[in-house]
Amino acid sequence: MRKVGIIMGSDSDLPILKKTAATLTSLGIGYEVHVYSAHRTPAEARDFAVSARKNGFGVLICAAGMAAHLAGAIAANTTLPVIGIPCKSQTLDGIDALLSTVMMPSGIPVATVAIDGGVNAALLAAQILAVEDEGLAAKLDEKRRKDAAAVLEKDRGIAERIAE
Ligand code: RP5
Repeated sequence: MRKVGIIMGSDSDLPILKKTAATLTSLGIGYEVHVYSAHRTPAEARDFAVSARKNGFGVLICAAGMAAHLAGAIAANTTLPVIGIPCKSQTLDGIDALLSTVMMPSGIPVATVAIDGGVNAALLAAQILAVEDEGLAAKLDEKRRKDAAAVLEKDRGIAERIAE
């Protein structure tokens, strides 16, 4: 199976990407992680993207905050699918990064998940890889069954809890 690239604009984004990495690991998906910034290390970010396909990656996940150009800059240099995670900032609560990541002009797509959506980025990457991998698709089905069972377990106890 191809691996997932996790790139963050700063190590201050790490808490969000820990969730991404844990979710990938729980599904048996390998990953490689880097700190590359579209602004501070543009050459390294470009070089990584240009060589990602031949280096065995299948999907790239890019997390950045503020004027978040990382996902778009990576996507400009590869035709691998790129998933953007807008990270919350102190000043604008992540709206800045959300708009910077999601509003890509026609021609260079970035699949954007929710602000700080580290888990969904991993799940979307898994679903992309699962298009050609029945075993991985079965693992995703099983996870959804478990998640649904956990919700229904809460449903059974909610009438008592609301009266506490
Ligand atoms: C972005 O700027 C990073 O992705 C991070 O979310 C934000 C702040 O970076 P630091 O100043 O914490 O390094 O490039």
